[in-house]
Amino acid sequence: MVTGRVVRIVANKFVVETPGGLVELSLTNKIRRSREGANKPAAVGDEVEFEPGTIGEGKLLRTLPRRTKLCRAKGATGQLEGVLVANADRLLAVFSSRAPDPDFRALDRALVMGESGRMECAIAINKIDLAPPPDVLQDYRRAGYRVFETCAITGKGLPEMRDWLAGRTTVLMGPSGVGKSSLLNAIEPSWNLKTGELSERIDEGKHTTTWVAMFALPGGGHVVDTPGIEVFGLWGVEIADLAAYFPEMREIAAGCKFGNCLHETEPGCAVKAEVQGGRIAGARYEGYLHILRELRGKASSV
Ligand SMILES: Nc1nc2c(ncn2[C@@H]2O[C@H](COP(=O)(O)OP(=O)(O)OP(=O)(O)O)[C@@H](O)[C@H]2O)c(=O)[nH]1
Ligand SMILES: [Mg+2]
Ligand SMILES: [Zn+2]
Repeated sequence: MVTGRVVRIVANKFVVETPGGLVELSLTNKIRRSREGANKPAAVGDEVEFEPGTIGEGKLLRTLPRRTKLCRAKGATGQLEGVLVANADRLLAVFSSRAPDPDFRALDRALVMGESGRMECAIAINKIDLAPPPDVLQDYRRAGYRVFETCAITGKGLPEMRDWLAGRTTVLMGPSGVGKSSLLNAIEPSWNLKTGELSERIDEGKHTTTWVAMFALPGGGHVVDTPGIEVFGLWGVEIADLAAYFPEMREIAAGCKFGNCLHETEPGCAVKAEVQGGRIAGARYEGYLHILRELRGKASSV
């Protein structure tokens, strides 16, 4: 039995990276039958055990426990866990300063997704050749997030980003068209990832990247390219834990004198006092409330 790491999933084939090269795994009949209609038995990033077959092929036997996972809710009513990537150390939330304009509510959700999946998060604001980075990013810096200001065309900001990526596994996530694949190509041209030319993007909502795929950085470490996911439901985020996924609120929220305070309308809330005092940014607190209300709406509709 041998182990490898899933780098790509195409239909029911799992491509795994091993010290001896890439191997394509299929499912055993037993696993296939037991998983009918359920989630795939492994996600990109998973460490798996497999039974080698003819050269370059094998059968997937077992998925090892995950250290981290980046998840979203899927299925018609969001009742299923969709694991986008397993075992990544870091999430890079990618946005553009123009075309498309940045959506900070989507940024907040992406960060909550990463924080709740136990990943270290940072932000890249791309296309700074088209418009300056928005001022509100200062609030994210104050919260402790690293913010890379990049241009995939001129290469601005890429050396810093490349240094930060080295030696870790990082998922790039963000809306379609912000330049995730372009940034990866600028870092490593040999990957030659497909990027969306404007002429090809006539069909609104069309994603250029359609698979989640992991690539090895030449100096060590991995990056994962994902398709832009416009609307996604959060998975596994409990209302009571939400404030802990906003790093600048975490400690204050834990010390709030009402144990079950949601930091919304409760009198004497320590988080709200910090917002009024300017130590927690109003925009970030609004982002918190937005997700809180969304989670509450979901909880009451079940
Ligand atoms: N002006 C400018 N255009 C950029 C920059 N980065 C990417 N683009 C352009 O933006 C478009 C979309 O880039 P992609 O890399 O395909 O975007 P993506 O985030 O991978 O999109 P999906 O795969 O659909 O999620 C392409 O036409 C790129 O050439 C940049 O820094 N500046
Ligand atoms: Mg792409
Ligand atoms: Zn409170």
